[in-house]
Amino acid sequence: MVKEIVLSGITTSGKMTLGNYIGALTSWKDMVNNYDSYFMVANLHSMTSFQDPKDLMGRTKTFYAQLLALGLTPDKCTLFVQSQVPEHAELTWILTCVTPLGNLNRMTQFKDKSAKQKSVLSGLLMYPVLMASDILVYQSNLVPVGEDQKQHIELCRDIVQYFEDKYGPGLFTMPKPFIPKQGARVMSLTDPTRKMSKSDENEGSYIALSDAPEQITKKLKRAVTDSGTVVKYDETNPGVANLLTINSVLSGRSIQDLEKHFEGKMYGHLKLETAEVIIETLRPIQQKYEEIIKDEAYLQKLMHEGALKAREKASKTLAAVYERIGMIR
Ligand code: AQP
Repeated sequence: MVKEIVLSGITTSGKMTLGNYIGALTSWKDMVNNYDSYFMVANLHSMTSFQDPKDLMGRTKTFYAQLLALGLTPDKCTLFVQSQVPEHAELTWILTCVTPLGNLNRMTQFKDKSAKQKSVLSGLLMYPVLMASDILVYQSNLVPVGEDQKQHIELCRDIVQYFEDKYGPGLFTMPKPFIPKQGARVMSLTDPTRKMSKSDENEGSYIALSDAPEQITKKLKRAVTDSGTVVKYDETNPGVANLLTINSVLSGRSIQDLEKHFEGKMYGHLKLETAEVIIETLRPIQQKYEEIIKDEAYLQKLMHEGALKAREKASKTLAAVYERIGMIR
């Protein structure tokens, strides 16, 4: 039976966090069993804000090695670095030329992010077209996304329609958003009303997958909660709710079970025990990562092979597109 194609990526805009792990990477690990999975280290996407070249290069390798350490190995999925598959950027130009500017201006994320910037780069406006190319170049059926990205999938579907209106039907698979059921939203440790983000300037707000045990304990001890004492899941106390969610997802214990366990105990117990659960979850991943990152030749080889495998699919789509639109290659 032919498996449906799934595409997802992680942007190299900081350190990979526990939010990425719980919200996305754990479901990627499940997906490989049921789908033909393409996962990318999205380094082109990170350019919507300035990235120091040396840092970006290092981070791209780190992310790739971390995904391998999580078990996203070549026997299970196609894992690649976006910039090693030039078809993404090539298709972006063609799709840009069928996408009305008005559609891009309407994107909520663009409006929110550009409102906070003094000088807005056009990449920020155009990046949903790069995202559409990522999806369409693999003929993806499903794209796992959070709520905040659903509008971009809708735009991608519109782009397919605009392309077909000009050049005829049947070239691209119409993708659908796929909201994985496991995807809990992890909140910032310093401001639990906002999501945990890897590009947050305050390092104390997130747990990086690379954090040492003592850093994790320190960050958890400082996690913001209210001034109460009863460990109970309550949305009016987002700090405690966040810690209970993290603990529950990682330990596999229900929230009710955890509330019972913490009866008569203080927030300090919740913080320390949650730190312990995080440390134990990350320990084997960090060990595996250390083995992989030491072996540069092995890492380069897997990156190269991953890109070749991705290009096998992407180049077919791009060749069909060029033929359809009358481009000499
Ligand atoms: N806090 C979170 N809780 C649950 N899921 C999360 N994701 C990110 N943060 C959380 C999910 O991780 C995947 C990869 O995200 P991304 O790197 O493409 O971009 P993002 O969503 O913008 O992630 P960050 O960490 O917040 O990065 P920055 O700070 O650069 O914006 C996505 O599936 C996302 O839902």
